[in-house]
Amino acid sequence: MDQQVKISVDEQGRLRRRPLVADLVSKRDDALLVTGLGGATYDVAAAGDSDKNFYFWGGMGLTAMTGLGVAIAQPDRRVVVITGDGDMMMGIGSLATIASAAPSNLAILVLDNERFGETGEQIGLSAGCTDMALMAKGAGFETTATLSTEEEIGSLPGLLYKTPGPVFVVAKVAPGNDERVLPSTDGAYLTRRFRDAL
Ligand SMILES: Cc1ncc(C[n+]2csc(CCOP(=O)(O)OP(=O)(O)O)c2C)c(N)n1
Ligand SMILES: [Mg+2]
Repeated sequence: MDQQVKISVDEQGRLRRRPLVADLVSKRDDALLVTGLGGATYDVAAAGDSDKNFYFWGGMGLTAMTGLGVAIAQPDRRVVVITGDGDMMMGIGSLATIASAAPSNLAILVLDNERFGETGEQIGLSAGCTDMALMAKGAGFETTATLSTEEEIGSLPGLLYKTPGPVFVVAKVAPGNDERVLPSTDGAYLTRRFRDAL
């Protein structure tokens, strides 16, 4: 069932990522969040730090694969990867491994601004002919979606938190320069903290 999602759009009707992520984080219950470097980490940190968040600062391309590892290690908890299009495209081969492992507790959300926001808004491949949801489908994901409108986004909480995984969702979001909200950048600390929280 669709849930109410508090959203905001820019002047062209494109979803703003920061309030969208804040709304999703508020609905997490005890889900574990694994966030990709760049905008996704800032968005989730801006919604409030938690020891159940594992943030990437580097390791571009590794977020989904790390989410798979967490999902296998914690089969009784929901694991949600929130990452960017650049990170996901760099690790796109991991989708085949994830579909093959088929963790029912894992969902992946790509915040697709069609850019490398972190490094200066260089245009990414998803701005052109590349359809990541279709690539996930080809990798073997049964549940995939691309959401870009206010109407479509209502299904997002259910997809991320309730639908049997693995789930792959692309949310088309507006480009822009939200404030960079930095949680700790100490990888050893973040890893230990996350482990302790589990
Ligand atoms: C292997 C590697 N190549 C390049 C970079 C530089 N880099 C850091 S973030 C980033 C772009 C991230 O883009 P995306 O995942 O779409 O995030 P967003 O647009 O939300 O910031 C790049 C190219 C890196 N950290 N590692
Ligand atoms: Mg991006």
